[in-house]
Amino acid sequence: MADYEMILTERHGAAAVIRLNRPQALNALCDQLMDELARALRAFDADDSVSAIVLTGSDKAFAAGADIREMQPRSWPGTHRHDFIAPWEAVLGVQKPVIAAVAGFALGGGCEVAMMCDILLAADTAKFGQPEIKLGILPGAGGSQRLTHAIGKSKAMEMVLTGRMMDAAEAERCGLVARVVPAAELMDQAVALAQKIGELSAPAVAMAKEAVNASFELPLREGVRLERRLFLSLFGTEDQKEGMAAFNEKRKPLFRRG
Ligand code: CO8
Repeated sequence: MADYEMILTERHGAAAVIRLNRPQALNALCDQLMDELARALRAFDADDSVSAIVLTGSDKAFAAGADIREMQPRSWPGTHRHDFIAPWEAVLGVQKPVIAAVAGFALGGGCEVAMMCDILLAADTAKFGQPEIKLGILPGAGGSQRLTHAIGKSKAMEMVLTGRMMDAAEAERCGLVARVVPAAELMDQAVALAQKIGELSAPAVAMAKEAVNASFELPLREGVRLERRLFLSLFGTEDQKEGMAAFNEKRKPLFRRG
């Protein structure tokens, strides 16, 4: 893991932390940074001792968007042949929960990467926005879809069409983030959340994530069918036996890892 230049990685027990670390450009998401992020996510996802991954930036910026300097010379049809957004999908391929811990700016692609994560925790300094319209483009990594799912059409339309930012309190009010915490407590709370998930049954957590995410893609009937299959399959795990036995014996369950 030592060959990263634009991210830092840490372990806190079962919680893994990936910190975007390109401070001179407010963590603007260039090709190299996204490649390193994808590699780190894959490595932690494959590591059985990791229960959940926290993705964060600096106090000033989670990420101020895709790198505008790198994008400016790109032109079509080159952009069509070389889809520079494809590596971004690595975030979506992670089976373990990914928690975005956002302080400062989460703009454009930064907001989109945060929304690809499973749980968003915001510091009270966080600012979210999709300002692409001011650059003559539109959100390209899912912002127009995920923001609309999260906060509804009218507010999403206002943000995407004007590029205005929303602060942390508004983001919590409209359901974009799970909760807002004081900036000084952001990382402790994000890591504690990841560790708490680590005490639970790993297969149940992975399938619960799959089921919730399916609600964004499947019609209700199909989604409920998928949920039912996943639910029933968990009765084949030792963790289900342990979880229910522990409840009945009035003790703490001891779930297996991996
Ligand atoms: N790209 C490249 N460099 C950036 C970016 C960026 N997105 N954001 C900030 N920087 C750089 C600045 O150029 C500056 O560099 P330098 O010191 O060399 O001039 C440095 O970071 C510090 O920035 P500022 O001086 O501007 O800091 P301020 O505190 O004054 O302002 C802001 C902070 C408001 C965040 C401001 O920097 C800003 O508006 N940034 C751009 C925000 C933006 O428009 N983001 C959207 C980008 S487009 C996008 O994300 C499209 C996604 C589509 C999918 C992506 C596919 C790959």
